[in-house]
Amino acid sequence: MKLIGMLDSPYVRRVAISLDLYGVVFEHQSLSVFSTFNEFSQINPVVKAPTLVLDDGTVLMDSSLILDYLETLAPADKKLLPQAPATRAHDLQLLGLALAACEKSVQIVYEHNLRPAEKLHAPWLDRISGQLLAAYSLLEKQLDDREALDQATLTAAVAWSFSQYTVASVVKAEAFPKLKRLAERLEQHPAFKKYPIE
Ligand SMILES: N[C@@H](CCC(=O)N[C@@H](CS)C(=O)NCC(=O)O)C(=O)O
Repeated sequence: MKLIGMLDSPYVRRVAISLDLYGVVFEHQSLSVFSTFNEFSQINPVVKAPTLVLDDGTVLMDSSLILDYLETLAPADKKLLPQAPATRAHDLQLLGLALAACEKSVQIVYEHNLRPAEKLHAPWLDRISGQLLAAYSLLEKQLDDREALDQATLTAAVAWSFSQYTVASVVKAEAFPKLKRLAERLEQHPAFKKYPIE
């Protein structure tokens, strides 16, 4: 398998860390969706990171779809999502919040980096900043104190580290002590250190 995309994308990073935890051997090709757009488009014409190329040439994209596939391959003792419907629904709820936080952070970054300064649209920035804070506020409330490294905790930690890396002035760390603690702890795990944000 080949994972395409840079680790400064939280979506790429959650897939890389998950692959490592599943024990799947893969090659990582760190292509940018911006500076290496043409090279990326040869692999996936839609140019979305992450892209996962399977050994039979199947091209998957979207981190949650990629992880859905990997989760079905994983043996019972390596699965990262609970199997029981009620606990699975709880983890999917946490994942929805963490992924919304990733999406809103990325939108803020794109608004600042891709749009000429005079074209910044303040009402849109206010809206997505509010959505970002709503996602983290709910995540902070709903996060239990579990020690386990699973899909919900790893994605929450990856999202948090990404937001602190890119939009820390919007997401004030001291307002989210549980998330901050979780990310500080998981960033010390070998799988996180192997696939660092930068
Ligand atoms: N929902 C997607 C989001 C992936 C995403 O938006 N990735 C960004 C990089 S962080 C990207 O591909 N940007 C280029 C583009 O959207 O054109 C996922 O979970 O993989």
